Amino acid sequence: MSQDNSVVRLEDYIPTPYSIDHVSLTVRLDPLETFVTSTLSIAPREGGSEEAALTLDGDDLVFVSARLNGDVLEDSAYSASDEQFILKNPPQEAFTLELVTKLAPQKNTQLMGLYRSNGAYCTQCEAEGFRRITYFYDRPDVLSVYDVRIEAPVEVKYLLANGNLVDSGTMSTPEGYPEDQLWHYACWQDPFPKPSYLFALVAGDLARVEDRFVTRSGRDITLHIYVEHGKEDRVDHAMDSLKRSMKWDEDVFDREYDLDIFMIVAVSDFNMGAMENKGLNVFNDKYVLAKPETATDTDYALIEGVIAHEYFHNWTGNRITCRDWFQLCLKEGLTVFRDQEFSSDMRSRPVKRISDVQQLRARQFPEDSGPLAHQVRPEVYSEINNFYTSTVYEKGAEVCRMLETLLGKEGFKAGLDLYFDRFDGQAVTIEDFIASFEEACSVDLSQFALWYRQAGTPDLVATYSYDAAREQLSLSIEQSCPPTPGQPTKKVMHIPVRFGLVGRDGSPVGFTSVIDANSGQEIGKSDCTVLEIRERQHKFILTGVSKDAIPSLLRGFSAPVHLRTNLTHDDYLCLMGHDTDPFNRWEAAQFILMDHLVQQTRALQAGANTSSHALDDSILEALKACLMDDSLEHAFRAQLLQLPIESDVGREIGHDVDPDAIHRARESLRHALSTALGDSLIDLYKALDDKDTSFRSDASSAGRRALRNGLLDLALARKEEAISDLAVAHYHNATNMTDRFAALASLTRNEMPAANALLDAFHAEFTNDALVIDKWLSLQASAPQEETLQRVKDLLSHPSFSMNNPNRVRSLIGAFAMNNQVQFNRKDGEGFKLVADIIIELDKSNPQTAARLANNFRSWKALEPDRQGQAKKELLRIANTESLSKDVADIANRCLQ
Ligand code: 0A1
Ligand code: ZN
Repeated sequence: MSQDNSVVRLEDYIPTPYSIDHVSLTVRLDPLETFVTSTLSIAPREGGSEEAALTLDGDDLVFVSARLNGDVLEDSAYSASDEQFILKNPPQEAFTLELVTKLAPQKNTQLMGLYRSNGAYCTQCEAEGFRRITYFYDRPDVLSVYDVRIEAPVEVKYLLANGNLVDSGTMSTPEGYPEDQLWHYACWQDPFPKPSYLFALVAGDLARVEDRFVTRSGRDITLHIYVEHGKEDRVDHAMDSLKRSMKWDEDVFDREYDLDIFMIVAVSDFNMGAMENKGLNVFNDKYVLAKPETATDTDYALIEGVIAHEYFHNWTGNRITCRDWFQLCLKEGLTVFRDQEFSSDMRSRPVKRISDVQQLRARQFPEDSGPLAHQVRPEVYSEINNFYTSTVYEKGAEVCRMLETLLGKEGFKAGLDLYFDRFDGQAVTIEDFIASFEEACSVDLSQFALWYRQAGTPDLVATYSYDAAREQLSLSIEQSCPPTPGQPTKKVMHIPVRFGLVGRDGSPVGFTSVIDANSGQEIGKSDCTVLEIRERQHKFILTGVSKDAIPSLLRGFSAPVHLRTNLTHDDYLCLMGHDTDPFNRWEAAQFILMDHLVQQTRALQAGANTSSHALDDSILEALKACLMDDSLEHAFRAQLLQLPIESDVGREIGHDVDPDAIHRARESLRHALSTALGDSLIDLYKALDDKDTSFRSDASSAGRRALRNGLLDLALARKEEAISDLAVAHYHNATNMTDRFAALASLTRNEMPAANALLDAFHAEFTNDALVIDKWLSLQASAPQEETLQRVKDLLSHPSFSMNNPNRVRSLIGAFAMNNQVQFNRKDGEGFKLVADIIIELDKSNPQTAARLANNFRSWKALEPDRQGQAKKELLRIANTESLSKDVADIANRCLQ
């Protein structure tokens, strides 16, 4: 197994001995010979160790020359390799160091540093990509002011970098280029000191869409979105999302934009979603481009969220940044929280919350319960790129939300205001962040801070009982947290549990006071909505409870925990029908369905046939009542229709998982529901047909489409020809991608014979539209049938697929590994083998994307023994591959530990 002991530890943090206050970069662009001249203004830090060598980071660099204060350096004064530049005896006062490096962006397949995407030059520097451009202290606590001059032939039309444009024009052709080739240049200045990971440069013959935004203090900001030629008609939604984000950040967080211009560039080759470079955000074009004929409602919502996320980073990440990469959640958790709040305000709050919790459960919970579990603020890493995880992002956001729940909206705002005031222009830590809230609200958050330091999803077990004679409801909550790698035992956490009471007849029930039975103190009156669990076994008594009531716990999913209760099936049915908290109505339905699926799966594993557990009539009635309830939002009703996903059922079962049995159980539940709901599904489907063919992308129109498509999908579970015909008609009559793709997906997933011809027709219609083809690839890879494995193998050599483009790889292989539990986890091991083969191949050109694929092995230890054996064999094969990247080795080795 490849061994790599070069780990970085939080406890080893020390500041650099020198500061780099100013960086002046000249970049002469060329596909194979780009020259970067970097002039650094360096000074020893006060209190730094005297005469320490200056050691700058590099990665895959070709060194050209070095000058100190303008003079060429003697060979003995420095050493330069592809990975480091060392100035052996730097002056002990301020000095300038000029370093020249040579790059070949055309050959950069890792998509880190300076690379080319469809002919345009672009950069990606987070986390450690700047060192692939020039030697630098490539770490977030070194903040510098940047001036950038870009030079290129005039065909490279736009020359962009961070900050404000200060000069541009034509220049004489540099030596070595044909004399008749015209060259131009542009100079950019970014007045805000920033870490190197926020540097960006983009240059190319792109199309530009222009708009403007006037800030609340009256400053006029130019907005530019750059896309490939021909895509200009897909930018409106992104531009509109940007303007709404700018306004919302002013209204809700008092944050105003600070430069004169804000630019977004959409590129088709990008390892992640998007990047918040100061004033020059670079996006995976998937999160910019949308028009109704090619993008679904989900795409529209994602674009709005990602545009907002990157824009919000301007304050949470850029103006205040991270001291070191261990603090990544400082910017990411908070910024995800902010983008989730924005989307909640733009759309439906309960619907957004439900979909965020679905995501958290589908991605973060499996991470937290397997070998890759880590803290929200990790303390050791070997490859930082592998820590852009759901735990850092989504659980990090949940921690911010819990803070808001505990401190109240006003307290939370006061803490954040203090944070912005105090740390603007600095690189800080989670401790600084927490201290702002402690100080602003005069509270002690030391126990709460464990959320950053302890990995694993806490288990809560809540037990309630009602004493009619005393009119008291007692509630006992026990917490525990399972062991995670490196953390066998856990301390007791501080957990906010939002709650309320619901009468058995559905009426809300009040109480007079809340007593903490552990201390005997009264802690709240009738308006108390949050219980703060701070002890391993924490008991509360609600007094003045006039009638038998059901506690509705963890409303709005007030903490990222796994909750079990002694609520009965009937209690959950009552909550499902009547809870005033919409999240918990949905959650009650999920609980009942999950319970059924777990039992059914166990029975199947024990040899029963598929129909062993009939679905209780009361569940059907309750579900039907919600579905038909016109007072509920369409989008919410669509969410009620979604059964728990297969990987969630697997996690609930926890060990000896058999994905085939889960799939069969879920399919039989879908069939039973579909049969029992009968014609009512199709009746409602028809009633929801909006004859108005003009497309509106707003949340309510999207909700109507979601419900209608969900009904059609469930109806198809019956596999009847008439319904298949209806779905085919739905496909042909669709005026937008949401409806069209929903029909195609339902026919494919439900294995209807009509699907194949439509898949071909769909491909023929959208051959030249890569983002639509991604949907086509991922749909086929997600289909649970036996033949999918071969189909995925065949698609690898399809002209529409390319191993060089991360979106294509994620759509085909990522979707197979992530969304296809049955085929990825095949008992014969062929699913694991296919994904392992791709990881090994892709690792040679793009280790970061390969490592992301490898993450899909994270739940292998919960599988039944045969499948475990197959998964382990492939993980070992990956780990033993020669010249494996650090990225993939790290994931494979941690999975195997
Ligand atoms: N900071 C970005 C995420 C990001 C991280 C690394 C990247 O390079 C490979 C790119 C983007 C965000 O949170 O949006
Ligand atoms: Zn981010």
